[in-house]
Amino acid sequence: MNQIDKTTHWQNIDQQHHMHPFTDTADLNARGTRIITKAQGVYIEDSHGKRYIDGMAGLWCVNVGYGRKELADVASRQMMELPYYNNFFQCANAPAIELSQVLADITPDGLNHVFYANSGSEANDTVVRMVRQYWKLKGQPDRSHIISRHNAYHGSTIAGASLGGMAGMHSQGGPMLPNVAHIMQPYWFGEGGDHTPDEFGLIAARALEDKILELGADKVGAFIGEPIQGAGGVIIPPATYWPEIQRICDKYDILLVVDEVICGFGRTGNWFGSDTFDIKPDLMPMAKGMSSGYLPISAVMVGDRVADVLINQCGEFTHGFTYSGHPVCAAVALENIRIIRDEKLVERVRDDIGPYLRKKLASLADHPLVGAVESVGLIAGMPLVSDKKTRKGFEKPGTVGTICRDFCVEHGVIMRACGDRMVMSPPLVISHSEIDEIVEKATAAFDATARKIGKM
Ligand code: PXG
Repeated sequence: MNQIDKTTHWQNIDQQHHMHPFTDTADLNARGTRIITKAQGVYIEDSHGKRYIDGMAGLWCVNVGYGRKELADVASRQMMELPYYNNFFQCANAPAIELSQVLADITPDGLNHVFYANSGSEANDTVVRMVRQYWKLKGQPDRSHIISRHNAYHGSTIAGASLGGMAGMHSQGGPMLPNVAHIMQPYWFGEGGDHTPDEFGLIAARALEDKILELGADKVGAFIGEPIQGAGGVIIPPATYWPEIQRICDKYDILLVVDEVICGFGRTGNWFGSDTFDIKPDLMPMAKGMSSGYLPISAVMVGDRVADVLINQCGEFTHGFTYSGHPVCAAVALENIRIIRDEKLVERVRDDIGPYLRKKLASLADHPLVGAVESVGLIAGMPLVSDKKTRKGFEKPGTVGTICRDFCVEHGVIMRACGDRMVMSPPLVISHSEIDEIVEKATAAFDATARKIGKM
């Protein structure tokens, strides 16, 4: 079969049998699936042999880039030695043990225990069960409410979707989990009005205090937030936001859950978003960059305060997954973290390639469609607007973003559109010239979008 026949063959089968995540299947079937067949460095290639520079590191996860032989070798060796054994019933495997120590080392102070799962969603399900069980053991079982934010993303299992603040997800497969409340997000560009960003950061944080008082402080167990909202469109909070959230959680003795699934493992120029924003989490779910997406693995880092209660007062904590601490996934995660350390990727994002991305993206700030260019480390968001001065969006939110996303693909660069915010999160190993290529192609795609909607 030649490449075209092969593609048609795969597309036909895909259409008949494969249900895709977060996909309008009728629309997909009309357009045909793009089949990604290989990847190397920061490039992916489809079944027609077309190459794209991957401005998204897959789905915000391939931190060390594609084609890392070290990771494949480690997986292969571990599969031959011990492909699987569980961590239940008094057993453990060496990679999971060693990974636990490394994670305790690199995560913020006070996070010294690890609970393994396989996805960000499972990590957040684990968080919900831990929060509730913690307060039950503390003699305050009514503290079962968890406060999150609108436009947060915490996964798509029932707990993940409930914690998340995505209206489109709440409207399907409900009812959602009870006792989850959502407050405003710290999105100054879209919702800050005439306030300065710093004023607005305090307003958004104080919505937490209002909600705690509304529900009753003795009913609230935890607050959960991403340091920077990823899937929500790379919403970077004003500098005043996280210190105020921390103050409020401390004041009312509420557990602070920091979802590091996207921000973790170097993305923001520190090991964790919690380091970048100086947050002290009680629980810290993480996934994605933990293995650079080579194999599925996630974890919840458990702070000393919670670990002490769950370990010493709980008896058996009746929670866990067949693949919690899977030896092959853990071995790959260990090797992935070794690469990040040895190649000094975190420092590189902070001191070199993050600032370089910021500098290059600044050229887009003058573009007629771009309302702002916002970035921290190697995560960036650019709202597309109809009026730059008033920060006004478009009549039908999401339409222009989708047009722009499609032009990006056509021009050979992968970017995500979150509504009308174009976002980027490339592999941490990306070079200066590859950043130049992304920005060049993105500019061409933005120009094509502006022309199409009559703005240029
Ligand atoms: N928390 C955060 C902050 C995430 O970004 C999850 C939890 C859930 O992880 P799993 O491994 O269960 O998917 C995520 C996942 C997108 C997109 O379109 C983002 C995610 C997943 C899928 C798509 O931006 N983030």
